[in-house]
Amino acid sequence: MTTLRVIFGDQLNESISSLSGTDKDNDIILFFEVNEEATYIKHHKKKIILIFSAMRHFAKELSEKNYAVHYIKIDDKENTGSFHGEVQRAIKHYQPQNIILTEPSEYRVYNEAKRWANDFNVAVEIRSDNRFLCSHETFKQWTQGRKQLRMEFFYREMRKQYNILMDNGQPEGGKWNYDADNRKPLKGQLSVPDTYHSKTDAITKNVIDWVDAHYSDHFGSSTPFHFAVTHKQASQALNQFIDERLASFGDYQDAMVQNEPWLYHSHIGFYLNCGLLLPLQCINQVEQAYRQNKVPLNAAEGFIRQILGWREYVRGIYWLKMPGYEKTNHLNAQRKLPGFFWGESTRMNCISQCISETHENAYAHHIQRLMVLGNFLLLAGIDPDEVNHWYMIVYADAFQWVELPNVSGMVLYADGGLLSSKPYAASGAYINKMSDYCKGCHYKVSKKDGELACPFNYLYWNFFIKNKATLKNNPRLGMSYRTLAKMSDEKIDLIETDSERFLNAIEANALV
Ligand code: FAD
Ligand code: DLZ
Ligand code: SF4
Repeated sequence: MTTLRVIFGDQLNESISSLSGTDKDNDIILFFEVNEEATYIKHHKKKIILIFSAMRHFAKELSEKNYAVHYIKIDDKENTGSFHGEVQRAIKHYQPQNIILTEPSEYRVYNEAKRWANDFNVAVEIRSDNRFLCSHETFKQWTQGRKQLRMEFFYREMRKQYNILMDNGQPEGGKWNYDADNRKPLKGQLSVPDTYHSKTDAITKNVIDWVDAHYSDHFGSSTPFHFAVTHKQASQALNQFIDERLASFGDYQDAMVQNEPWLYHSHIGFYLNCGLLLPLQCINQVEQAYRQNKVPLNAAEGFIRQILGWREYVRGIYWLKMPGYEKTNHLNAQRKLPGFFWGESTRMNCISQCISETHENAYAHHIQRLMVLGNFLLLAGIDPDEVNHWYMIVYADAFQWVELPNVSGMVLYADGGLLSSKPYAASGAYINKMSDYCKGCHYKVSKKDGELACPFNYLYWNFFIKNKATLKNNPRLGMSYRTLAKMSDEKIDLIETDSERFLNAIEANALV
């Protein structure tokens, strides 16, 4: 009897739970590329290329290992264009006794899969996703009885549970977190090693041609395309990061440099999120590099915290709080996303840099996403729906389980402080400290008011003024509100006038 085993485009690993116990003589492994998934939001071209090419390469690998693979390509004549239609077609064709899948990573698709048993009158087994290190149940248990769900405490539990960077039950080096060492700016000192470049083979070329022909109106450049699309290439990308960039990852984690989109980050989020790399593989290799004295502790700990801490934590929050989390808007932000987020001109050099790099690479590093783009969207009061939509489109590593908590929780404070104890609002001074963007900008970061003042400067105070009723009792914002209380009426007037002028100009689609 046949079992149909469904693999989604972000589950590309032979160790995935849905493949466990496969009977290679009888079971069918089903992959489908579907137009609905590529267009329900218009993903960046490079994301679609990555996912389709990685799916095709993985399916080929499985075939070579004698799995019976049924692969539906996007251009197959019979392709119905939806997950639902393709499962239905496969059921008709194979008459399976049951379907096995690993839980889809996104709520939207999970809900769809839960309907299959009823819709198709077939037994459906949904297994938990073993690509993650903390199950939904364990995360839920961790939340029990806690007033606040802070990542730092979750992370410590994960370190203990997995025995990572531990020394006789204590954190390696005596501290759990070396973030204070990880805030160095990087101004014109070093030459930065390049990111990983794969060679484009015939499979990838074929996908690029399809995407160029059919998704030409999607955001972003399709080429040059150099992402890894196989497990071997993704492991090479990881090794290259560990050998060439990890040692400086910690020091320059928050730095931004004009025309340097990649810096010392790992650029592996795309691979982790689609299964080409596994989290423990990355964590173990990085811990080993530290134990072999190849990299300092602040670098290894800083990196491991991102994967063992942040990545697992945001997934936990997502599944704990969906579906309501999608609709949160604690600060009642209502403005539309400015046109320059889609590539129209802006005189704000920091924003222009981060958006053009995002367009080119389907990538921006964390501080660009958080402290330039996100900070601006927070200060300008852009509607969380619009912001989430944008972040889901533009990054190749974007999947809702990780995108949504980062945007609604970390950036916009739309969840009212569940994820972050205060909004990450910052004025131009922060961007100037951590980057060299300001020196090439039309605006003057040192100016606080007037047409030439850096917009982040007045928008920052305007944000605290406009959200006073909601934020003034937050103990972590006490200092900001004390400073605001000491400001003269004239100063407050200038802030409000400049902000109104600027925000009206955005709404009118004028050049700002
Ligand atoms: P590195 O800086 O090298 O970090 C290593 C890895 O740690 C990443 O690959 C990622 O897997 C993990 N990680 C780091 N920070 C986070 C975080 N805050 N949450 C979850 N995992 C983290 N990450 C995504 O994977 N997909 C998204 O759609 C996404 N959207 C984001 C939106 C906003 C507004 C912000 C502020 C952050 C977002 N992040 C997202 C988190 C983070 O910015 C990216 O994971 C990171 O920039 C990916 O680049 P990298 O692989 O070079 O990461
Ligand atoms: C991102 C993506 C795209 C663009 N296309 C497909 C596809 O055609 N088939 C598929 O199985 N997966 C695709 N993916 C990845 C899915 O978005 C991801 O698997 C779901 O969001 C999981 O819930
Ligand atoms: Fe950005 Fe302001 Fe600096 Fe210009 S001056 S780059 S807008 S922070």
